[in-house]
Amino acid sequence: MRGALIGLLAILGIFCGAFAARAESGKPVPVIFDTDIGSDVDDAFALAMLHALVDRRECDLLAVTVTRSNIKSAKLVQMLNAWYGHPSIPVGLVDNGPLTGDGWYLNDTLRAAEENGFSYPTGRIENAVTLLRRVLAAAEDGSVTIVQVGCSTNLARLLDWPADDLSPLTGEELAAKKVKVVQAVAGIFGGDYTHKEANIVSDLPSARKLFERWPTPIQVSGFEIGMAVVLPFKSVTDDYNYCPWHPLKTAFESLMTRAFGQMRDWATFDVTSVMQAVRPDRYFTMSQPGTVTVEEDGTTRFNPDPAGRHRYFLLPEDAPKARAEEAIIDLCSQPPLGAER
Ligand SMILES: [Ca+2]
Repeated sequence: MRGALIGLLAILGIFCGAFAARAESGKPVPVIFDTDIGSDVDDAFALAMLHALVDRRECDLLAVTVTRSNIKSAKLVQMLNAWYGHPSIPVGLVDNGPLTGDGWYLNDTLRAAEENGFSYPTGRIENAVTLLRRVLAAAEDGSVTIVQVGCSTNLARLLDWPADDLSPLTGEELAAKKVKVVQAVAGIFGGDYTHKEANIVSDLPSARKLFERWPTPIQVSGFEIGMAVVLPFKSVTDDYNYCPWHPLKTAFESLMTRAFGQMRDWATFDVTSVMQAVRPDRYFTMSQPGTVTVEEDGTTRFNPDPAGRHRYFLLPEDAPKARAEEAIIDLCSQPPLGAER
């Protein structure tokens, strides 16, 4: 009898454990999106994917912080947040950062919104580091995933930020306490590429500081991953026509027209880090642990180390990249829920 009872309890324990695991994995992933939106169009598609995942209750987008020192980039984020039906997501902007400029598509996309009569809240834009501190201070310990898809200016400044009214913890202590993982688009870890990766060299001192001092795990999507996984231009021309005007279509066509004079399939860099943040290990595998070193000339190096906090993305050999590309096509073009436009 006792044995039967223990057996029953064991079965219940297994059942409850499995249920708890599902419940845990079913919680929306709290994400801060840190972006240099305005140069390459992948930032805009990554943000669109985040909104689709918010609508699917897979993600809770806590804030968007902008590392391009350009108010138009922050306005574009406000516009996209509103267009996707989530206008209250707070937006922060870097203060006097090294990355500036209007890029390829910022002006065209903001103008298209105006010409199509789409109005959106253009209220308070906070200092990016202040917003990071405010959101992290309010978060559960070890819960937040930061998706950094531009230069490392904001996160490096957070590391050096002292205790203030928002938290008695320094920025580095706050990161260690609240952040689960940073998903970063940075560096080169495979392929025959010999150039220096843009997110590293656009603020080299900050990139070096991030990889030297950031206290939590960092998973890095290298240049070779974004190049291997492609967004077909045919999806942009065909899948975004569910409304009279679509900001992503405008942004993509503007970039293609200005940069190449024709439409092209395009690399997905920033989108890959969103996928790993919200659906970890479904589309990519991770390297063994180690340490990423950013050299003084901007090259990146990975040293395997069982105690290291860094890993870089790999494309799984047993799952074709078509699976990732299909997810990108479907999620980025997903119509928003409940928003009028
Ligand atoms: Ca970017």
